Amino acid sequence: MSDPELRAVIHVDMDAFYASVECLDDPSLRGLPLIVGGLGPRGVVATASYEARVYGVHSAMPMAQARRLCPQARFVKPRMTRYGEKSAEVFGIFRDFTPLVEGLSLDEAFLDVSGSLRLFGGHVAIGQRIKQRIATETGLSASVGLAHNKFLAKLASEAQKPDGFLQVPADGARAFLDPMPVTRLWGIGKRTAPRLRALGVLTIGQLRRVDVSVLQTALGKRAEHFQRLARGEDSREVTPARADKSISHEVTFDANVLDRTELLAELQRQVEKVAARLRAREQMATTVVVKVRDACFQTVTRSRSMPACSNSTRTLYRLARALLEAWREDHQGTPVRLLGMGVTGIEGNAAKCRVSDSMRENASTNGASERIGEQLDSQDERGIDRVFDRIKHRFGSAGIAHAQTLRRKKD
Ligand code: DCP
Ligand code: MG
Repeated sequence: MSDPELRAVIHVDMDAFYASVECLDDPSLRGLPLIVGGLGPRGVVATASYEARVYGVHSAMPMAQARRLCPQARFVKPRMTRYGEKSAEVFGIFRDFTPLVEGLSLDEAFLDVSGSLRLFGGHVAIGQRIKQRIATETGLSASVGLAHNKFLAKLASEAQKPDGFLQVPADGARAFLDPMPVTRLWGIGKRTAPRLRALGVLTIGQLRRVDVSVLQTALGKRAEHFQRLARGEDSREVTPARADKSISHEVTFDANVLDRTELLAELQRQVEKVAARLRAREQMATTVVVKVRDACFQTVTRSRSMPACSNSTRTLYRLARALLEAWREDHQGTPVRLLGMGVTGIEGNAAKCRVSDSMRENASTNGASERIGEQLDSQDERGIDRVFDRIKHRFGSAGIAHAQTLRRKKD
């Protein structure tokens, strides 16, 4: 969307993200001051629940200081894999509304919904539906800001945190911005704020009205840029980040493993994770990679491509298992130190990428990979995956496992 005035931008930022995920998984933490971060002597606070923020605890604070400020809080260390899973769920919801999603971190993104307005009934309706779906489908709360550009949308989502929802209309931008302190402008911080204060410029409204030549004495060449922001103008586009080129999982065993059943169980677990991540992002992959490091630190990576892309656990597992079995054939009696699997050739749009019947018919039957590829993603497999994802979604990773993975000795 090239005309900035016609753009519709939504900024979503999850509330106390890591802490909220911890409360979701352990409801006994709800309503309590909760601090997530490094628990060692040099630990730093990653985030704090809003109940802990009342005591002055915030992100990036030394944990020792947080303990002094709020000794009664519950303290937990971060579980990044889990936050990644919840983030993928949230981003999956965003992509139901627009392909133009620019992720800024695990819990924050800009969405350009200019092209989706008709389909979903307008800007506000989309924002409300996103917020509602995040709440019902992930059990987490988000703050949502709507405006015609990124700068205003981000300030709008911050303005009513937590659980906020604010639209800043184009003709309401000045009234919204004018009373804010200048430090709310990106790029005005500890060094520039005192210089502005010396000029009597404390608020965004004052910065907007002051003569540009005066402003230049404090801000130099950037004076005009900041006055544009102060007027609520920002022409930057929402630019979707390039999709990950690969997704993978690997594990180094506590003790080297020779047992085939145990290796396959670990492989199945890894495929489940990788496939679920693809599905959460509505992506598919064309190539499966298996990595094996033996007890002598020899590392082998083997890959095979399919005639069409897939995100089915069963399809990806079949291919990964074939690769692992081929390695075992060549390395008989060699214990495995590290096992990993991953996918590459990731395609964004699952619907477009899904193998069609005609593709299946056209798939060559030469070679093992293509024979496997021929049976890509039957209706049944997609159904099983959907049920699997739903159960995992409701009960977490412990809620469901393929029988195969239960054979792992590690567990
Ligand atoms: N984070 C971190 N270290 C920081 C800041 C953040 O590890 N210095 C992590 C923990 C947060 C997550 O990133 O949960 C998202 O950061 P936010 O700034 O969005 O903070 P929260 O989501 O925790 O709270 P808010 O409700 O203010 O958005
Ligand atoms: Mg946040």
